[in-house]
Amino acid sequence: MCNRESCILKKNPCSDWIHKQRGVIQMVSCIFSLKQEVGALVKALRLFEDKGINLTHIESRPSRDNKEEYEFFISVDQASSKALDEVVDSLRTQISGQVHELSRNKQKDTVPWFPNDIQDLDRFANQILSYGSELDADHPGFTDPVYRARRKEFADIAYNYRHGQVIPCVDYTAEEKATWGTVFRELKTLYATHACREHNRVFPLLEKYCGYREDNIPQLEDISRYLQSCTGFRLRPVAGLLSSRDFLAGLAFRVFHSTQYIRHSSKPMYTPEPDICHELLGHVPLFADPSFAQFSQIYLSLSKGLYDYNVSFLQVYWFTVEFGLCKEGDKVKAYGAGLLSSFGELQYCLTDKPKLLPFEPEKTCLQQYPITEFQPVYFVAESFEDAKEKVRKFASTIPRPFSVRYNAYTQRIEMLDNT
Ligand code: HBI
Ligand code: NLE
Ligand code: FE
Repeated sequence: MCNRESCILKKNPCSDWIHKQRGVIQMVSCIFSLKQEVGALVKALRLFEDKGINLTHIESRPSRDNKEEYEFFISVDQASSKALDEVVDSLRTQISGQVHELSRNKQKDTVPWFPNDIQDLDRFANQILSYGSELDADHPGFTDPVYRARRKEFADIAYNYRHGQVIPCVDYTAEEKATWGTVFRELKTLYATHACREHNRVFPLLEKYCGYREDNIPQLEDISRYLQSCTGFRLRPVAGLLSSRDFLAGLAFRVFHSTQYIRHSSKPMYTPEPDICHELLGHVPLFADPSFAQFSQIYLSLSKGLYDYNVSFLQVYWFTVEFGLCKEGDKVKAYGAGLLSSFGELQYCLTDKPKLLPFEPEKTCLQQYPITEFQPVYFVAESFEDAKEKVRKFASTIPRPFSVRYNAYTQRIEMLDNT
């Protein structure tokens, strides 16, 4: 069954191939505090033992609120989540008043697991939607054994990557370079008339400093270093489409999860999946722009709201960062990465075929969208700054149990209780 947020929420599972989730290990976690005394942890752990729960992770830290207490963070696998509910009740009544549940699936009264530390992003590696190294039957690469084997190589790089490592360089094949060449050439001719000012400002810098050329697929490590010097954004390789919340949680740390493989050579014009063309030509130029980088973080610093499956907010993300249009004088230009990486859709979006509506988060958030074909509807912002302000306002109306702030010095997310 499809596991995409929008489908889960609308209770409208779809069978679209890109939505199928594979190999995902669901985790449920909780944090509880204990008084510093001999045997306190044993007593708590006995409750887990009594219910036959196998812990997959345990971590401790001194409590920030109470010097006499320690906090323990534990995770159990999804199969034990029901039993965990009972343990949480017992913990609350018998041992500690301070128990906070976190989980990776939606349950009432819980806040889903989220990364607190930049290294926690290592846990996303295996959580790819649709396929990582495997492809589904209606993908153009499905019947192409060479493409499949190649995708496996890219997936292995991503699975083995750990935060802080240098991103391995890839020797792209002649066929891959040819696909890149086509996409690069076609897009570059369209950018002058179709791309927003900010994108056109950064693009020549990427040509100058990062090896953006028709005959060269740039390396992720070079771009990551360059972006860090512009806006503090860095890249990490990922095997495929991440769930929106994981993707957005990455952005909260100014980490952009980037695929490294390229689309199948038979369809250079458009692919529903993110690939290196989408990441490098669509997203990267705007992540190098300070104002836009901040824009992306509005979504992100709100990721705990998102983690609570606030789908309407994802809708707003989709129609801005991915498929946004904005006014420039009396013209309309594209700033969404999904447009700036597809020469088919970039051309189409400024014809009279799609419907253009003014960008208003309150309305935009209700708009459904297809993800495997050109968008029938786009939303036009007055300007970047205007879109940013509107999204900020809209975000502030979303209720969430706590707000979060990214501390760039410690590279940790700090929580501010709203209650
Ligand atoms: N995953 N690897 C990767 N790259 C993206 O650009 C990307 C993603 N997951 C979701 C996503 N983009 C967004 O379009 C939204 O669904 C949040
Ligand atoms: N449709 C885009 C492209 O062809 O580049 C990719 C979109 C990824 C969300
Ligand atoms: Fe994207």
